[in-house]
Amino acid sequence: MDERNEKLIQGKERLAAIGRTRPKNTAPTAGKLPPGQHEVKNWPVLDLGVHPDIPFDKWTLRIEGWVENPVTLTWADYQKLPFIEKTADFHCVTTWSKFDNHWTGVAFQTICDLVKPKANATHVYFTGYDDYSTNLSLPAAIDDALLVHEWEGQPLPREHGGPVRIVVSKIYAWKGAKWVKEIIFLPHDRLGFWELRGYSNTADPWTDDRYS
Ligand SMILES: Nc1nc2c(c(=O)[nH]1)N[C@H]1C(S)=C(S)[C@@H](COP(=O)(O)O)O[C@H]1N2
Ligand SMILES: [Mo]
Repeated sequence: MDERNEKLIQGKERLAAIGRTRPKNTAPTAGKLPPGQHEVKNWPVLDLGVHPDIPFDKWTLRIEGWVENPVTLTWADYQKLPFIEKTADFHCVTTWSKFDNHWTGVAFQTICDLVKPKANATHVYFTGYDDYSTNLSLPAAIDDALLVHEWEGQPLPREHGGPVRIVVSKIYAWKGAKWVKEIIFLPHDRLGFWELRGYSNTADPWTDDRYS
């Protein structure tokens, strides 16, 4: 297994500490580009430096917590879920945006229909096979989160989180866990890896809401 890139992590933490004190850039921008972002045509790889290698026959996704019906999905179980296609932009807090990605995957609502969140579940906490974590409110997850296993009609490359990752489009991309391993429904919020290190918990690109 690769080692965590502590230098990169510390650099991003430093940027968060500086960014917190910077006035927000809320000037309107034309069209699809949020303030402070630039468009890229390539798709950069950004993570903690560890790219877990999970073969399909070893892959599982555990979905548990405040739900009526906790499940552990195998790859075969995942294949039986209804897939949807979505075209959406991808905004990274390090200022690049990639437009019009074609994703194939499973809607978060489908996961809710499967596990049946309890009435008092309000938040969702995601972990990755690299021990990354991030969090969303349950309404935000239902509105924006997609489980993705294909990009541009091809299996999601391992460096981008394959076999399956979460993609969010309306908020910064760190809130989409690559190599997703667990989805945990909670009756309260629980901050994830970057949220604990100075990143915004709301993460709205349109209001330059990067650090908190
Ligand atoms: N499991 C995991 N998911 C993760 C990360 C990570 O380090 N581990 N990094 C996040 C960050 S900070 C970003 S910007 C996006 C980058 O996704 P990409 O490498 O596919 O561009 O993944 C997010 N999801
Ligand atoms: Mo990021």
